[in-house]
Amino acid sequence: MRAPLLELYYFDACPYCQRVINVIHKHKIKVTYIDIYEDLNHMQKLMMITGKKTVPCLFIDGDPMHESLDIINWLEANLNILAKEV
Ligand SMILES: N[C@@H](CCC(=O)N[C@@H](CS)C(=O)NCC(=O)O)C(=O)O
Repeated sequence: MRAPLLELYYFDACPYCQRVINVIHKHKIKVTYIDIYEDLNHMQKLMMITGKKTVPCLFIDGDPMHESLDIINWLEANLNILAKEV
């Protein structure tokens, strides 16, 4: 089975984002990080797709998931299918 493509919309000073990022690092999960303040197009895309600019937002094969605890629970429940950093 192909691992889902994961993209995390975040910004550095967001504690909820850091909570998710800690879990990603702990399990060495392969994720593309998208800083919403690095390029305002990123924030616009987040708002266009989800209707809000709240982060963290994890896109799983293009489908957005909000709420840090929901994201963490999903990651930890799906570790067996996720791509890992080498
Ligand atoms: N309950 C949410 C809280 C997320 C949250 O409040 N994120 C803040 C940044 S630390 C945010 O994006 N605020 C801007 C907004 O919601 O428009 C979670 O646990 O993910």
